[in-house]
Amino acid sequence: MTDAVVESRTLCLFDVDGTLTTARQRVTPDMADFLNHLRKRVHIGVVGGSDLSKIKEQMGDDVIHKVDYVFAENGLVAYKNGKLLSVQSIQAQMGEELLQDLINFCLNYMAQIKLPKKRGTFIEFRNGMLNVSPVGRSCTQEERREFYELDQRERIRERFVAVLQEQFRGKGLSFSIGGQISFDVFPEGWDKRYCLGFVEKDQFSTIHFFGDKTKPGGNDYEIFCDPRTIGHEVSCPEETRQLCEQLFFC
Ligand code: M1P
Repeated sequence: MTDAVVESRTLCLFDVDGTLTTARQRVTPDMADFLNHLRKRVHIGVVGGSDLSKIKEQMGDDVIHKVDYVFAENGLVAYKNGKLLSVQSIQAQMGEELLQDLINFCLNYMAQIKLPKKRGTFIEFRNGMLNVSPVGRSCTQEERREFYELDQRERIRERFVAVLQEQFRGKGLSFSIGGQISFDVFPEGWDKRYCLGFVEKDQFSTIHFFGDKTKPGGNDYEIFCDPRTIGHEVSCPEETRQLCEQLFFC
């Protein structure tokens, strides 16, 4: 942790997409400066649904040194003070049988739906989760926007998740919609609350969480509601910054 904040017993945890950056985009220089400034007052960490490579693309390659904690994939890949704490394995947790049933079901479901565009990487296999995207993760920014607008009207991901919840009832899986073109699937309990297990050991007096997907089904919902955090719902990075200014600089 930085010397400047060593006395602080407050931690601010931030979601990435929609909270520190716009969806899948780089953090602005202003926001990056603000986070440096904030880190002089309180401890800070990021907790993203994305894997570490995407968080680095958005927050910078040196993100693990720029904040006190980096929790990628909800904390299933966890860093503190630039050092790796732990990595989970979805295959070890779920077992190959259930994992393949899930992958096969998703591929089959996606093969039945017609969309304006379909690209590649429909399922991304990560350390602690599967990320499922009907349009495909290799779509362009324009194709991403097009899918997102269609999804808002037609609830493609919500309907897909509802079918999966029914099909895999009782199998110990959770589904959450965190971004624009995909949803995440992981074992129950491996949502963003997972990261709190690490920070609890550091005995903060207050843990603030800032996120935009705080409604049921969104990937910030569980940590936002958790009694161990003070949850703040934001709608964009500018609002996150304003709220932090009010809370920590007024
Ligand atoms: O961090 C939120 C989500 O960001 C991405 O979502 P999408 O590409 O659909 O906008 C994904 O990395 C997803 O896993 C993550 O939850």
